[in-house]
Amino acid sequence: MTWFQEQDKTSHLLLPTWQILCHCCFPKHPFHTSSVFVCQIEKYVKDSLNVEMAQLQQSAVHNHTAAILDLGTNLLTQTAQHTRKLTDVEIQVLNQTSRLEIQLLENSLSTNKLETQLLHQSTEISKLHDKNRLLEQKMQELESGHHDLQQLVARQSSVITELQTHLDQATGNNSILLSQQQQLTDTVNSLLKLCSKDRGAGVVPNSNLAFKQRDSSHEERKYRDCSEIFQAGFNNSGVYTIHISTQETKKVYCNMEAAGGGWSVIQRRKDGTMDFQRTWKEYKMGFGSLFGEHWLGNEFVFLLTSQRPYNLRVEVTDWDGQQAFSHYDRFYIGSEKQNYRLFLKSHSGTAGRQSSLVINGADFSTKDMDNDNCICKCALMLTGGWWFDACGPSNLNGMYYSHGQNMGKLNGIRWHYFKGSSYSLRATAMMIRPAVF
Ligand SMILES: [Ca+2]
Repeated sequence: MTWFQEQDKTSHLLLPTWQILCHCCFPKHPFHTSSVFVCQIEKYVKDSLNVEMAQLQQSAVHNHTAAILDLGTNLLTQTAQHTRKLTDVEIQVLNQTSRLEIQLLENSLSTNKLETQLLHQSTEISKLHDKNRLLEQKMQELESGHHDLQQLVARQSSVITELQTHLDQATGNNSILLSQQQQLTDTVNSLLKLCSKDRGAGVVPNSNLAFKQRDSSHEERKYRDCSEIFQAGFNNSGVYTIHISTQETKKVYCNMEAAGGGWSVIQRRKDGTMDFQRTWKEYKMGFGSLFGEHWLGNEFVFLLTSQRPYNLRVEVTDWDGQQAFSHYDRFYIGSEKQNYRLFLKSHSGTAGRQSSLVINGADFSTKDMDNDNCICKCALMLTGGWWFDACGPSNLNGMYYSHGQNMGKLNGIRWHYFKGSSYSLRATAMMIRPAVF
């Protein structure tokens, strides 16, 4: 029962004091004695009621206080629970916050590192840019230089071509003059013979007929090489025309002085005016000036040496003026299909005890055709086209080095068993002549 319900139950007892007191207000009433008694009872009741009322009121206040205390306790308990929960949540939030802070710190450290790296890389990139710019400038300078050189080379090439044409004309004239001289000599000789005969027989010579006969016989004569020209009585060294086949002719320099003469020259170096770092095709067809440095051409040498047995003579000159030679009793080269392979027999001479050409033979190699026995490319390394082995003891088509520059050069003009492998020679000549001469 709540305090308020108790209040309701006792409310009929809480009468106003003036109503209780009214019965004792008339002392001279006929029923005075009984009235006094009643009045005393009434007073007693009234006091008792007052006491009871006070007790009831006190008890109600107590109950009320207890209820309020219960309520307060409940509230406190709930508050404590909420506080605990709040504390837990706060701890969790704090933990989370510290974790986030740590992560943030780590991230900022990583960012710093990355920034440093980025800065470093930027510096490197700018350095590279600078280098690149320098290289580009150099490249441009080189390109302009190259352009100038190209123009110069073009001009020089045209001059060389012009000179070559003049030279060819002069050579042709020289050959014609020589043959005319020979014809005249022959004609004079035959005229003299006829005169002596006619003197004996008393007949006048038909000189015109004799001239015609001599002329036609000479025109019909086709020389296969310099040995035949020599044997025909032409003893001066120079450029002559030979008949490789019935149709094909070729101009050749004939050496009519060395070791009895009649040599067809197939290679010559003497002053470094010709570039010998050439392609397979150029070595095939020949290049250079016949009066100066040249390579006759592998195809012609193959055609010549496949007709009959030939000797080879290699003449070498060093920078002290010393001359020497190597002689081979048999020399021929294979066809283009056989890579113009070299075949040799019997070496002798003054340019070394052993042969500086690969005596067992070797295929021909150029800068654009690697047929050597090296895993490298000898023609590129040592320059020139040659019968390289791996790479072998000779290369007469190497770089030309002038006097003072010719020592310690592996890519020079080498003839190992004459002057060693790093000595570049001053002059060379390779020439062939039939074995039967
Ligand atoms: Ca090779």
